[in-house]
Amino acid sequence: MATERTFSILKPDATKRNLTGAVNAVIEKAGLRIVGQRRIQMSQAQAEKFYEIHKERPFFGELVTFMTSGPVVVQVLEGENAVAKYREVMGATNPAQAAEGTIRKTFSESVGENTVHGSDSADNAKMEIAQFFQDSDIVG
Ligand code: YYY
Ligand code: MG
Repeated sequence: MATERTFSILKPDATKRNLTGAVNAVIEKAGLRIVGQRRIQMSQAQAEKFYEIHKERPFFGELVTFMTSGPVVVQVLEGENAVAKYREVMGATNPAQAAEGTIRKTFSESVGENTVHGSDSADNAKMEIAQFFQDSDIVG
């Protein structure tokens, strides 16, 4: 498996609780390199576009409200098998079902406020990275 990139967001519950460094430590310990990183305030339009695939779901409104409720840290992570590896490090969407040692098991308080986003496929990773990063802001 060649080196691959995935897209990550440290969500507002992470920045609010000052957990940026703690979550990044888990990411780096897993062997993923943070090759792009920026702290931003997501606009409503950005959040709606990013989560467009979920727009018919009952939680869509709350999700957009949450993702725009405070700063987020958008990241590009690089490593062997990065997409699948980061999903594993994140843990299940619902922290109550997440495995021990995962980011969501360790830090998340609810399914709605589950600390991190990670791309679910290499194709989506490419699209998500392009939504938030210019090539020149990623240094591998
Ligand atoms: O990829 P992942 O973040 O693990 O889950 P998704 O099924 O893509 O859902 C995106 C996002 O939506 C999830 O991280 C929290 C929120 N959400 C929710 O609030 N309630 C649900 N029942 C499912 C998802
Ligand atoms: Mg998802």
